[in-house]
Amino acid sequence: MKTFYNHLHAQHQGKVEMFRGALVPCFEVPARADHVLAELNRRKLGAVLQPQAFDDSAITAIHSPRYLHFLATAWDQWVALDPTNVDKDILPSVWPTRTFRTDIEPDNFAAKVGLYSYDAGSPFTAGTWVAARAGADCALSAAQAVLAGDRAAFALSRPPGHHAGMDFFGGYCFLNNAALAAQHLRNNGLKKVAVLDIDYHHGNGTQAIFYDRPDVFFVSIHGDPRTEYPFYLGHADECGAGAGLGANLNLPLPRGTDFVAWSQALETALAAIQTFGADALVVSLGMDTFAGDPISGFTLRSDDYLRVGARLAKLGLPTVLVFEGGYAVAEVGINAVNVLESFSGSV
Ligand code: Q9C
Ligand code: ZN
Repeated sequence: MKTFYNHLHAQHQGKVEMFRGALVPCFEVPARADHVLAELNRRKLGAVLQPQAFDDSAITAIHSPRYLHFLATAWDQWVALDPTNVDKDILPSVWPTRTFRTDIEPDNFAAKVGLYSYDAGSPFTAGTWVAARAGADCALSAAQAVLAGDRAAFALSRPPGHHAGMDFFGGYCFLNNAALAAQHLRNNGLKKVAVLDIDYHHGNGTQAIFYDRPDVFFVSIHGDPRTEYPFYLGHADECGAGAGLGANLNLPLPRGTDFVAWSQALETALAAIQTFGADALVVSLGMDTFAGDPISGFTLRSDDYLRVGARLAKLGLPTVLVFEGGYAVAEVGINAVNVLESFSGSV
């Protein structure tokens, strides 16, 4: 399996995120991707390639022009406010909640940051746009490899993507890599695409992007949003809307869920993807279901990921795997490559 590696990922390196009233060191660190790359190389799992450069039309298919303009100019706006801002990350402090208007982009920079975000845990840094944009190229390149006939391809990038919506960032995510890959498959002849999100956290951004569409089926297995981030989306009764009714499936599980129960949800998810009749699969591959994850609550072990990869391969679909979360840094490489190696060994 080819890997499209974001060689610019470390340009996104947040310092701190808001947690329980304090600014704490970021969980989403460059070492995460470094460990996955090292393990891929150690096991010689196929070529590690630089992505192709895709033009902005592939991005505007998913994200709004004003949001993309904000992302591309945010750092310069921030430094223009005060030259000493170069030493600080951008974090939002004000948001338009219910009853506020979101159709008018404010001139005030802090107000803009709040308009385009939904948490105070996703710092925007000097290199965030460059890293996220190169990450989008990785996801699109992986989709392109599958279109060209590869059975599967892996996009190894950070920042992750599945919490990013059409016009907002949050949950460490800025551009929705999985959505970009799915749309690229749709734009190039595949009629029906399934996105299977197995990150611990519900992929609220991906769900929202495709919620009213019948051509992209979003299925997610995640911590119950009543107790787990992102809290305000991911319940079992969210089934899609309008023409997309029936093309969204959420399988929330309680904190503490083990591999036995998680695997049963995976069987439900895969059966639904088969019933949908997908022509291709995009996997939001979060590794934060691992027992040792510092911010998550499932109890999967490293060996379990060998079963996950083999089971995904058995579905028999052209598959784009996109790296998402996973914060047990020392183990994230072993766990991710366990999925990829067992997938490759099973096709
Ligand atoms: N102090 C992904 O896995 N904050 N995003 C949790 C921890 C948000 C996770 C609180 C977690 C977002 C891609
Ligand atoms: Zn996650």
